[in-house]
Amino acid sequence: MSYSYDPGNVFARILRGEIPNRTVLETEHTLAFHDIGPQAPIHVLVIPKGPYVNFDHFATEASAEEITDFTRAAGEVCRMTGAAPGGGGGGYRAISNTGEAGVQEVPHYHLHILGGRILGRMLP
Ligand code: DGP
Repeated sequence: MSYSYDPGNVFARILRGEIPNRTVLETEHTLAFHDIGPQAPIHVLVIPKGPYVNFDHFATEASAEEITDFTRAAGEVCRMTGAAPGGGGGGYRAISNTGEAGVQEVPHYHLHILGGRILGRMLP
């Protein structure tokens, strides 16, 4: 599968500093920031800085360094926000809406970290 990345998408604009964000964590290859319409007391989006459309694109074309950086940053966000088990938040849900069936709205790969309440069985 080859993907075409739209550099005009809202997360690309956030990465370029054209749109403000409430940053939680920034690393060499990753940015994490609060979702603009939180679905839970903790709702953070973790995105790679590289131009990846979705999880499949990231998983197949990102470097091992980028994937490691992203994964470690996401874990750190869960601990920093208190969402991680043992942090008081009682756990979290990490999801990535992908493609049309996944109802992905922003075509730049992102991981939602949701926590701070009992989330129930439904995904946002
Ligand atoms: P989805 O692509 O459906 O997985 O969700 C995209 C998420 O991005 C949605 O929860 C709302 C969030 N979002 C959209 N635009 C902005 C924005 O300008 N700033 C922030 N912080 N979040 C945004």
